[in-house]
Amino acid sequence: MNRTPIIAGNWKMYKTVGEAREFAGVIRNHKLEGAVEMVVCAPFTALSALAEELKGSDVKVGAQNMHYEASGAYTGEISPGMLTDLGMSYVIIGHSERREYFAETDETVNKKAKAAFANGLLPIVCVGENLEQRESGQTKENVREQVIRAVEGLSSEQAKQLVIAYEPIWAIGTGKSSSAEDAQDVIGFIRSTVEDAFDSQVAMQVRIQYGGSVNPQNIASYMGQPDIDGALVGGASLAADSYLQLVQGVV
Ligand code: G2H
Repeated sequence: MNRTPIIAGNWKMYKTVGEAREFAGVIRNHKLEGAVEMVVCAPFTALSALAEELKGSDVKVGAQNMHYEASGAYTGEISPGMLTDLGMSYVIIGHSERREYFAETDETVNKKAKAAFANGLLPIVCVGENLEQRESGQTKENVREQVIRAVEGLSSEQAKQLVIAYEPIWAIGTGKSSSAEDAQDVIGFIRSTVEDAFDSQVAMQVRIQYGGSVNPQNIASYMGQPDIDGALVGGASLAADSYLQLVQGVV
């Protein structure tokens, strides 16, 4: 099974519109002929400008969150249809920072994953254990629960297009990355969990990224693992040259 690796930048709460345009200007002519899918997930305020700057390029744009309802009295929220309207391709769902600081739960992650597909967006669903869970040997149990709850009610066709990002929370923005072998162990387990939830065909097609202090120096070690299909990258995706090095590290 040939899965196209996907490098997705997650800019978090960084970059003004002007900075986003400047970044796009550097990366927009980069061609990889399908060897790797390039995605940039930016703050809401920069999405429109990025979509405009990257139109016709090989780089896809995504959001970092959304509401699951189509519309309503939800002050400050953004609906899936609003993202589609801007030309978004992807949306990150259930990042650990959303789970920790903004009350995201497995239930809302599931609602958002369904709403994303219903609106033509591809969800990048984040799962991962915290340090306490890792140290008490509960990594797999925790990750399995998050995956099963996230995909509940999705069709096999939808699940095949899903991207899952395995991000051990203790490795996020800390400079402490999981070893490639440990990441492979959990990501292989996530693939078997998807098989349990659907079937082997879905499991072979779903793309699973690693995330957590990935940089141009360590990307190749992750990509050398059989079940790792790319990376969700925060800090090292903020500079255009570093982002392009990450992409080149995959091929
Ligand atoms: C994990 C990751 C991006 P960083 O949050 O999703 O960030 O690469 O900075 O650890």
